[in-house]
Amino acid sequence: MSPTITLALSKGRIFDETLPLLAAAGIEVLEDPEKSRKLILPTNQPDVRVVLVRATDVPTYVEHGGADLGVTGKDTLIEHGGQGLYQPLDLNIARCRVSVAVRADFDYASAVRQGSRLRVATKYTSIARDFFAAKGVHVDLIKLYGSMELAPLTGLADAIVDLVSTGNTLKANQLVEVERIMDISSRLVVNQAALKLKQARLRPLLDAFAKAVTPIPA
Ligand code: PRT
Ligand code: MG
Repeated sequence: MSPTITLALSKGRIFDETLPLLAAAGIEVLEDPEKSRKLILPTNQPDVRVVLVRATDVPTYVEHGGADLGVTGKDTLIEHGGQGLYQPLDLNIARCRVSVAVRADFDYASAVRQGSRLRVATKYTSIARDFFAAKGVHVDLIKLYGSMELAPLTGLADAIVDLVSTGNTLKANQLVEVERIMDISSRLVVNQAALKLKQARLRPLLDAFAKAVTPIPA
């Protein structure tokens, strides 16, 4: 009998964009997470199941063996640290970027030039700390868990570091993107022990995912 394979996904864009890759590996999830309240979803493969966790919890589940593998944004992975995770594949899905944004009436360039201390609100404190340290800009980081866009509008911060995809959210809140820190896509992460113990089942899965990945357009 083959061991059960548990795949950790978050609801929303990661789940939706992972489905075609699963299909390419012959895996079909049998329930719609938007309709079901179940947190463990069966698939058409009796030995493969999907567990639904918060996006930020995917690396933790895989690191500690609550799941054998998972799909997570590079942003989440950097903040987690990636320890104990094998990262074999950039799936090139859920693409966006991490950027610095400010109020349209805030002169970011001259604040940076003058060496002002910037108050930066973000969920991505590791990414922000490294980025501003490399630029030699002094920052006070304010950790938030959501709605970062509100911080400059209420005077909580001068700038935010957040994910941007279309830019519509920034625009709707009169914020402007002033620096692009890095491009983001989602990665496959695998528990290192599982990779050894379940490799007969995992290897063909990883190979099928690798074949199904759409390369980044030139
Ligand atoms: O939403 P929740 O608090 O439950 O968790 P989460 O935000 O961590 O999860 P989710 O599902 O929203 O995002 C999961 C992953 O998708 C992220 O870690 C990113 O790697 C990736 N991703 C890709 C995005 C976006 N694009 C994105 N646009 N994650 C979030 N956004 C948000 C962004 O934070 C901003 O509020 O969408 C808004 C901006 O979108 P535009 O199109 O208006 O620019
Ligand atoms: Mg979200």
